[in-house]
Amino acid sequence: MIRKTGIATPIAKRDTETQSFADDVIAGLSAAPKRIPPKYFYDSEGSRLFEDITRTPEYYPTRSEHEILRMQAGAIVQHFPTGAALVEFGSGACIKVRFLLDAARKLKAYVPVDIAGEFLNAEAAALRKHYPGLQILPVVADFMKPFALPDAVSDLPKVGFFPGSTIGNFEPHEAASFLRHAGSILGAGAVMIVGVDLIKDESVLNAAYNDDSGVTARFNLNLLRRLNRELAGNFKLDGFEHHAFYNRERNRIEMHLASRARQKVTVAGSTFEFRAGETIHTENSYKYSPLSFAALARGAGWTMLDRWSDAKGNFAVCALKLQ
Ligand code: AVJ
Repeated sequence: MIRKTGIATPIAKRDTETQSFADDVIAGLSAAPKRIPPKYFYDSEGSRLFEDITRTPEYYPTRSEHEILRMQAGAIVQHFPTGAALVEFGSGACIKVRFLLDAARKLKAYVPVDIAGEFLNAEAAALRKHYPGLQILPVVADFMKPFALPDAVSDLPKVGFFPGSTIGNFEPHEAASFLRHAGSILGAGAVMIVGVDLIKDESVLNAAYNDDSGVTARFNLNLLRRLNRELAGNFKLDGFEHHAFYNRERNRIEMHLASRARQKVTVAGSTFEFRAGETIHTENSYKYSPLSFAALARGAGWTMLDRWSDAKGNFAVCALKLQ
Protein backbone atom coordinates (compact mmCIF):
# COMPACT_ATOMS: atom_id res chain seq x y z
CA MET A 1 0.00 0.00 0.00
CA ILE A 2 2.53 2.53 -1.02
CA ARG A 3 1.00 5.72 -2.31
CA LYS A 4 2.79 8.48 -4.13
CA THR A 5 1.15 11.83 -3.82
CA GLY A 6 1.42 15.10 -5.66
CA ILE A 7 3.38 18.11 -4.55
CA ALA A 8 1.63 20.59 -2.26
CA THR A 9 -0.81 22.63 -4.35
CA PRO A 10 -1.85 26.21 -3.61
CA ILE A 11 -5.46 26.33 -2.40
CA ALA A 12 -6.39 28.63 -5.29
CA LYS A 13 -5.34 26.01 -7.85
CA ARG A 14 -6.54 22.82 -6.28
CA ASP A 15 -6.37 19.85 -8.53
CA THR A 16 -9.20 17.33 -8.30
CA GLU A 17 -7.18 15.07 -5.99
CA THR A 18 -6.58 17.89 -3.53
CA GLN A 19 -10.21 18.95 -3.85
CA SER A 20 -11.54 15.55 -2.83
CA PHE A 21 -8.98 15.45 0.01
CA ALA A 22 -10.33 18.84 1.18
CA ASP A 23 -13.95 17.66 0.81
CA ASP A 24 -13.27 14.48 2.82
CA VAL A 25 -11.46 16.44 5.56
CA ILE A 26 -14.20 19.06 5.86
CA ALA A 27 -16.92 16.38 5.94
CA GLY A 28 -14.96 14.25 8.43
CA LEU A 29 -14.13 17.10 10.83
CA SER A 30 -17.74 18.36 10.64
CA ALA A 31 -19.04 14.93 11.71
CA ALA A 32 -19.46 13.76 15.30
CA PRO A 33 -17.25 12.00 16.25
CA LYS A 34 -14.61 13.63 14.04
CA ARG A 35 -12.83 11.37 11.57
CA ILE A 36 -10.47 11.34 8.58
CA PRO A 37 -10.16 8.30 6.25
CA PRO A 38 -6.94 6.28 6.73
CA LYS A 39 -6.04 6.41 3.04
CA TYR A 40 -4.74 9.94 3.67
CA PHE A 41 -1.91 8.63 5.85
CA TYR A 42 0.06 7.72 2.76
CA ASP A 43 1.83 10.81 1.47
CA SER A 44 5.50 10.11 0.74
CA GLU A 45 6.48 10.63 4.40
CA GLY A 46 3.53 8.51 5.58
CA SER A 47 4.49 5.67 3.21
CA ARG A 48 8.04 5.84 4.54
CA LEU A 49 6.80 5.81 8.16
CA PHE A 50 4.58 2.80 7.40
CA GLU A 51 7.65 0.95 6.09
CA ASP A 52 9.36 1.85 9.39
CA ILE A 53 6.35 0.50 11.33
CA THR A 54 6.75 -2.86 9.57
CA ARG A 55 10.31 -3.03 10.93
CA THR A 56 9.38 -2.38 14.59
CA PRO A 57 9.60 -5.50 16.79
CA GLU A 58 5.97 -5.01 17.92
CA TYR A 59 4.31 -4.80 14.47
CA TYR A 60 3.90 -8.47 13.57
CA PRO A 61 1.43 -8.45 10.59
CA THR A 62 3.92 -7.85 7.77
CA ARG A 63 6.45 -10.36 9.12
CA SER A 64 3.70 -12.94 9.76
CA GLU A 65 2.28 -12.57 6.25
CA HIS A 66 5.75 -12.81 4.68
CA GLU A 67 6.38 -15.99 6.68
CA ILE A 68 3.15 -17.50 5.33
CA LEU A 69 3.83 -16.46 1.73
CA ARG A 70 7.41 -17.75 1.94
CA MET A 71 6.52 -21.09 3.53
CA GLN A 72 3.21 -21.76 1.77
CA ALA A 73 3.64 -20.25 -1.70
CA GLY A 74 3.70 -23.74 -3.23
CA ALA A 75 0.43 -24.71 -1.53
CA ILE A 76 -1.22 -21.38 -2.32
CA VAL A 77 -0.50 -21.54 -6.05
CA GLN A 78 -1.97 -25.05 -6.20
CA HIS A 79 -5.32 -23.23 -6.22
CA PHE A 80 -4.37 -21.21 -9.33
CA PRO A 81 -5.96 -22.57 -12.51
CA THR A 82 -3.44 -23.32 -15.28
CA GLY A 83 -2.73 -20.30 -17.48
CA ALA A 84 -4.38 -17.85 -15.08
CA ALA A 85 -3.98 -14.08 -14.78
CA LEU A 86 -3.11 -12.85 -11.27
CA VAL A 87 -4.78 -9.50 -10.50
CA GLU A 88 -3.45 -7.58 -7.48
CA PHE A 89 -5.72 -4.93 -5.94
CA GLY A 90 -3.46 -2.06 -4.79
CA SER A 91 -0.08 -3.49 -5.78
CA GLY A 92 2.22 -0.75 -4.37
CA ALA A 93 5.82 -1.89 -4.71
CA CYS A 94 4.81 -5.41 -5.92
CA ILE A 95 6.88 -7.07 -3.18
CA LYS A 96 4.63 -9.72 -1.66
CA VAL A 97 3.47 -10.97 -5.04
CA ARG A 98 7.00 -12.11 -5.86
CA PHE A 99 6.56 -15.08 -3.52
CA LEU A 100 3.59 -16.17 -5.66
CA LEU A 101 5.18 -15.32 -9.02
CA ASP A 102 8.24 -17.40 -8.08
CA ALA A 103 6.06 -20.40 -7.21
CA ALA A 104 3.39 -20.15 -9.95
CA ARG A 105 5.16 -21.46 -13.02
CA LYS A 106 2.04 -21.82 -15.15
CA LEU A 107 0.83 -18.25 -14.68
CA LYS A 108 0.19 -16.36 -17.94
CA ALA A 109 -0.12 -12.78 -16.74
CA TYR A 110 0.25 -10.51 -13.73
CA VAL A 111 -2.05 -7.46 -13.61
CA PRO A 112 -1.00 -5.03 -10.84
CA VAL A 113 -3.72 -2.43 -10.23
CA ASP A 114 -2.75 0.79 -8.47
CA ILE A 115 -3.68 4.45 -8.52
CA ALA A 116 -0.08 5.71 -8.47
CA GLY A 117 0.59 5.44 -12.21
CA GLU A 118 4.21 6.49 -12.56
CA PHE A 119 5.28 4.30 -9.66
CA LEU A 120 3.23 1.37 -10.98
CA ASN A 121 4.80 1.54 -14.43
CA ALA A 122 8.31 1.65 -12.93
CA GLU A 123 7.57 -1.42 -10.79
CA ALA A 124 6.11 -3.20 -13.82
CA ALA A 125 9.27 -2.52 -15.84
CA ALA A 126 11.42 -3.95 -13.04
CA LEU A 127 9.24 -7.07 -12.84
CA ARG A 128 9.45 -7.67 -16.60
CA LYS A 129 13.23 -8.05 -16.28
CA HIS A 130 12.78 -10.56 -13.49
CA TYR A 131 9.98 -12.63 -15.05
CA PRO A 132 10.63 -12.57 -18.82
CA GLY A 133 8.08 -15.33 -19.54
CA LEU A 134 5.22 -13.56 -17.81
CA GLN A 135 2.98 -10.85 -19.31
CA ILE A 136 3.02 -7.89 -16.89
CA LEU A 137 0.00 -5.70 -17.64
CA PRO A 138 -0.35 -2.80 -15.17
CA VAL A 139 -3.69 -1.02 -14.83
CA VAL A 140 -3.73 2.51 -13.40
CA ALA A 141 -7.02 2.66 -11.49
CA ASP A 142 -8.64 3.14 -8.11
CA PHE A 143 -9.26 -0.53 -7.32
CA MET A 144 -12.30 0.39 -5.21
CA LYS A 145 -14.12 1.61 -8.31
CA PRO A 146 -15.13 -0.39 -11.40
CA PHE A 147 -12.22 -0.79 -13.85
CA ALA A 148 -11.59 -2.90 -16.96
CA LEU A 149 -9.00 -5.67 -17.10
CA PRO A 150 -6.68 -5.67 -20.16
CA ASP A 151 -8.16 -7.40 -23.25
CA ALA A 152 -5.19 -9.79 -23.24
CA VAL A 153 -6.52 -11.49 -20.08
CA SER A 154 -10.23 -11.55 -20.92
CA ASP A 155 -10.20 -15.24 -21.84
CA LEU A 156 -7.91 -16.34 -19.00
CA PRO A 157 -9.07 -17.67 -15.63
CA LYS A 158 -8.52 -15.04 -12.92
CA VAL A 159 -6.92 -15.09 -9.47
CA GLY A 160 -7.23 -11.99 -7.26
CA PHE A 161 -4.61 -10.99 -4.68
CA PHE A 162 -5.31 -8.62 -1.78
CA PRO A 163 -2.57 -8.98 0.83
CA GLY A 164 -1.52 -6.88 3.83
CA SER A 165 -4.77 -7.02 5.79
CA THR A 166 -5.78 -3.89 3.89
CA ILE A 167 -9.27 -5.41 4.07
CA GLY A 168 -9.10 -4.69 7.83
CA ASN A 169 -9.29 -0.95 7.14
CA PHE A 170 -12.85 -1.40 5.84
CA GLU A 171 -15.99 -1.64 7.92
CA PRO A 172 -17.17 -5.28 7.68
CA HIS A 173 -20.02 -4.29 5.32
CA GLU A 174 -17.51 -2.40 3.14
CA ALA A 175 -15.20 -5.43 3.17
CA ALA A 176 -18.13 -7.50 1.92
CA SER A 177 -18.90 -4.99 -0.85
CA PHE A 178 -15.24 -4.92 -1.83
CA LEU A 179 -15.22 -8.73 -2.15
CA ARG A 180 -18.41 -8.62 -4.21
CA HIS A 181 -16.88 -5.91 -6.42
CA ALA A 182 -13.66 -7.96 -6.83
CA GLY A 183 -15.81 -10.94 -7.82
CA SER A 184 -17.56 -8.92 -10.53
CA ILE A 185 -14.21 -7.77 -11.95
CA LEU A 186 -12.59 -11.23 -11.83
CA GLY A 187 -15.63 -13.12 -13.12
CA ALA A 188 -17.06 -16.62 -12.82
CA GLY A 189 -14.78 -19.29 -11.39
CA ALA A 190 -12.34 -16.79 -9.91
CA VAL A 191 -10.07 -17.53 -6.97
CA MET A 192 -8.98 -14.80 -4.54
CA ILE A 193 -6.03 -14.79 -2.10
CA VAL A 194 -6.64 -12.42 0.84
CA GLY A 195 -4.41 -11.53 3.83
CA VAL A 196 -6.35 -11.14 7.09
CA ASP A 197 -5.09 -10.18 10.54
CA LEU A 198 -6.47 -12.46 13.26
CA ILE A 199 -8.07 -11.76 16.64
CA LYS A 200 -5.47 -12.49 19.31
CA ASP A 201 -4.22 -11.57 22.75
CA GLU A 202 -5.06 -7.91 23.33
CA SER A 203 -1.61 -7.11 24.69
CA VAL A 204 -0.06 -8.20 21.38
CA LEU A 205 -2.55 -6.09 19.40
CA ASN A 206 -2.14 -3.02 21.59
CA ALA A 207 1.67 -3.24 21.45
CA ALA A 208 1.65 -3.51 17.63
CA TYR A 209 -0.03 -0.08 17.37
CA ASN A 210 1.86 1.50 20.31
CA ASP A 211 5.46 0.62 19.50
CA ASP A 212 8.09 1.73 22.02
CA SER A 213 10.06 3.70 19.46
CA GLY A 214 7.00 5.85 18.70
CA VAL A 215 6.95 5.25 14.95
CA THR A 216 3.21 4.55 14.87
CA ALA A 217 2.60 7.78 16.80
CA ARG A 218 4.67 9.69 14.23
CA PHE A 219 2.75 7.95 11.41
CA ASN A 220 -0.58 9.03 12.95
CA LEU A 221 0.59 12.61 13.67
CA ASN A 222 2.06 12.92 10.16
CA LEU A 223 -1.55 13.24 8.97
CA LEU A 224 -1.68 16.65 10.70
CA ARG A 225 1.55 17.72 8.97
CA ARG A 226 -0.02 16.75 5.67
CA LEU A 227 -3.18 18.74 6.48
CA ASN A 228 -1.03 21.75 7.33
CA ARG A 229 1.01 21.47 4.14
CA GLU A 230 -1.57 20.46 1.54
CA LEU A 231 -4.72 22.07 2.92
CA ALA A 232 -3.24 25.18 4.56
CA GLY A 233 -3.97 23.86 8.07
CA ASN A 234 -2.68 25.34 11.31
CA PHE A 235 -2.65 22.20 13.49
CA LYS A 236 -0.11 22.44 16.30
CA LEU A 237 1.68 19.09 16.28
CA ASP A 238 2.13 19.17 20.06
CA GLY A 239 -1.58 19.98 20.48
CA PHE A 240 -2.54 16.37 19.67
CA GLU A 241 -1.42 12.93 20.78
CA HIS A 242 -1.53 9.42 19.36
CA HIS A 243 -4.12 7.06 20.88
CA ALA A 244 -4.42 3.46 19.72
CA PHE A 245 -6.39 0.74 21.50
CA TYR A 246 -8.17 -2.51 20.85
CA ASN A 247 -11.98 -2.21 20.82
CA ARG A 248 -12.98 -5.68 22.02
CA GLU A 249 -16.70 -5.35 21.21
CA ARG A 250 -15.96 -4.57 17.57
CA ASN A 251 -12.74 -6.59 17.12
CA ARG A 252 -10.78 -3.65 15.86
CA ILE A 253 -7.80 -1.48 16.67
CA GLU A 254 -8.83 2.16 16.66
CA MET A 255 -6.36 4.96 16.09
CA HIS A 256 -7.20 8.49 17.11
CA LEU A 257 -5.51 11.87 17.40
CA ALA A 258 -6.59 13.32 20.75
CA SER A 259 -6.64 17.06 21.39
CA ARG A 260 -4.61 17.86 24.50
CA ALA A 261 -6.64 21.02 25.19
CA ARG A 262 -9.63 23.00 24.05
CA GLN A 263 -8.59 24.59 20.77
CA LYS A 264 -9.66 25.87 17.36
CA VAL A 265 -7.99 24.73 14.16
CA THR A 266 -8.41 26.01 10.62
CA VAL A 267 -7.90 23.67 7.67
CA ALA A 268 -9.09 23.74 4.04
CA GLY A 269 -10.65 27.12 4.74
CA SER A 270 -12.90 25.94 7.60
CA THR A 271 -12.46 26.32 11.35
CA PHE A 272 -13.15 23.43 13.74
CA GLU A 273 -13.41 23.46 17.53
CA PHE A 274 -11.95 20.69 19.66
CA ARG A 275 -12.86 19.97 23.27
CA ALA A 276 -10.01 18.89 25.54
CA GLY A 277 -9.64 15.15 24.94
CA GLU A 278 -11.79 15.15 21.81
CA THR A 279 -10.38 12.91 19.10
CA ILE A 280 -10.14 12.61 15.34
CA HIS A 281 -10.72 8.93 14.54
CA THR A 282 -8.03 8.21 11.94
CA GLU A 283 -8.15 4.43 11.44
CA ASN A 284 -9.86 1.15 12.18
CA SER A 285 -7.95 -2.05 11.71
CA TYR A 286 -10.43 -4.93 11.96
CA LYS A 287 -9.32 -8.34 13.18
CA TYR A 288 -11.18 -11.52 12.22
CA SER A 289 -11.31 -15.13 13.31
CA PRO A 290 -11.01 -17.70 10.52
CA LEU A 291 -14.73 -18.43 11.02
CA SER A 292 -15.88 -14.82 11.06
CA PHE A 293 -13.89 -14.05 7.91
CA ALA A 294 -15.28 -17.13 6.15
CA ALA A 295 -18.81 -15.97 7.06
CA LEU A 296 -18.14 -12.45 5.78
CA ALA A 297 -16.74 -13.83 2.51
CA ARG A 298 -19.66 -16.25 2.11
CA GLY A 299 -22.10 -13.35 2.39
CA ALA A 300 -20.23 -11.68 -0.48
CA GLY A 301 -20.40 -14.77 -2.73
CA TRP A 302 -17.06 -16.41 -1.91
CA THR A 303 -16.33 -19.80 -0.31
CA MET A 304 -13.20 -20.35 1.76
CA LEU A 305 -11.20 -23.08 -0.02
CA ASP A 306 -8.12 -23.09 2.14
CA ARG A 307 -6.28 -21.05 4.78
CA TRP A 308 -2.71 -20.81 6.02
CA SER A 309 -1.28 -19.24 9.19
CA ASP A 310 2.15 -18.37 10.53
CA ALA A 311 3.61 -20.48 13.35
CA LYS A 312 2.25 -18.13 16.03
CA GLY A 313 -1.24 -18.04 14.50
CA ASN A 314 -1.12 -14.26 14.21
CA PHE A 315 -2.21 -13.85 10.61
CA ALA A 316 -4.07 -15.78 7.92
CA VAL A 317 -3.79 -15.98 4.16
CA CYS A 318 -7.12 -17.22 2.80
CA ALA A 319 -7.95 -18.76 -0.58
CA LEU A 320 -11.53 -17.95 -1.63
CA LYS A 321 -13.49 -19.21 -4.62
CA LEU A 322 -16.37 -17.40 -6.27
CA GLN A 323 -19.54 -19.46 -5.70
C1 AVJ B 1 -1.72 -1.14 6.23
C2 AVJ B 1 -3.97 -1.06 7.03
C3 AVJ B 1 -2.71 -3.08 7.22
O1 AVJ B 1 -4.04 -1.70 9.87
O2 AVJ B 1 -2.19 -2.59 10.54
C4 AVJ B 1 -0.21 0.09 10.79
C5 AVJ B 1 -1.91 0.25 8.85
N1 AVJ B 1 -1.78 1.54 10.99
N2 AVJ B 1 -0.06 0.73 11.96
C6 AVJ B 1 -2.82 -1.88 9.77
C7 AVJ B 1 -1.31 0.61 10.17
C8 AVJ B 1 -1.00 1.60 12.07
C9 AVJ B 1 -2.06 -1.22 8.63
N3 AVJ B 1 -2.62 -1.60 7.29
